[in-house]
Amino acid sequence: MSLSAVELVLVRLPLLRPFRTSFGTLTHKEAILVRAAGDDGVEGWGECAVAEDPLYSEEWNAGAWMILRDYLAPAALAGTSPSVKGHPMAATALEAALLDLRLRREEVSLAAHLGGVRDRIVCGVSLGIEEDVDQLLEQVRRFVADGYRRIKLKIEPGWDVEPVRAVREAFPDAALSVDANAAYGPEDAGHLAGLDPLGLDYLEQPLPKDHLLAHADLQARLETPICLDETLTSPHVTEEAIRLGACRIVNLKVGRVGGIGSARAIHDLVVRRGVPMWCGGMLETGIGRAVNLALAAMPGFTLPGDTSGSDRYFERDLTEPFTVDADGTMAVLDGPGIGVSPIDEALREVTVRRHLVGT
Ligand code: NPQ
Ligand code: MG
Repeated sequence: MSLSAVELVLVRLPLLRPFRTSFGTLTHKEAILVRAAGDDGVEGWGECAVAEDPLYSEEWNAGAWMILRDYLAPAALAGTSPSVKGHPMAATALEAALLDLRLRREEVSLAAHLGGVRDRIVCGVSLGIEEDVDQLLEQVRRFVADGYRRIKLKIEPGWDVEPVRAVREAFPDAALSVDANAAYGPEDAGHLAGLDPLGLDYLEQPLPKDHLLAHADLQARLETPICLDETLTSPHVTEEAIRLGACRIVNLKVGRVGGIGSARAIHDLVVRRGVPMWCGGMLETGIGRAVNLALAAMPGFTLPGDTSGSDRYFERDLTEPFTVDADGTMAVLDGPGIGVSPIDEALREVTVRRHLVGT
């Protein structure tokens, strides 16, 4: 059995509510889906977790499309290794599609393949920057009422201690965290210490991604644990960050680290070092969300992550919707591969373009 074609599908789904962060405002989720078609009629699916514009990381959809079309997919069809530098999120999408194809043929779920140990994961939600504190409180109220077990608030200079304090006062017992997406500098340490009295689970990626030592210095000044996201691009840098004391918590995103092999290596070293970890997300459609859900079933994911229900983002997901129960948990899927497929009609409705590589 082999691979007969790879198809790229660009999709664009409207978000129910604009998602504002320090790196821009998203009104739509644009993603590349990779369909790996086997010569036996079985197909695997993967999702590339990058955006329309290179504002969060260097990758963006037009670039990822070309890398997949001209390098990664042709190499996979030829059975060779592409030796492309960088482009981890594009590479992860194809890897995920090929793994999904293989696991569907073997009738093994991705969660089982990864050594998952739980059949439900604990869900958190990531909330964007709002126009004012009242609107933020309304959002927090909704997701607390829906059962979400950790609420993460995006912050940036000018929208940090004050709104977070208002949320803390209104929800004294909620598990709260904040994510700066690298919007601060080392000179902001004194200001960020103003978050310490608010009892946050962590402060995520306050400084630019290459600031390992500055994160270690900042952590030494803060009581709030630092969690790194953008910085952690490989097992190597993750080990360095932990040994330097640049973080006390790890956010793992499979696309950011270049694939499932790298994610497993990071998972295992983080577990060895006894560091709490959670599975990040990038507003994926059901295809990418299924991968996050399977990953989060692994033993090292001890904190609630950013995997939320489909209705957090979309009127209609591409797959059967992912749902969060009243206790804030989501069932791990046990079907073959990632356990879901795009619904033809839902996919057609949001498809911008398709390109078939191979015969
Ligand atoms: C984070 N995720 O933890 C990211 C940021 C993010 C859920 O807050 C397209 C491209 C969409 C990049 C959505 C959450 C994205 C994106 C969110 C990055 O930092
Ligand atoms: Mg983050």
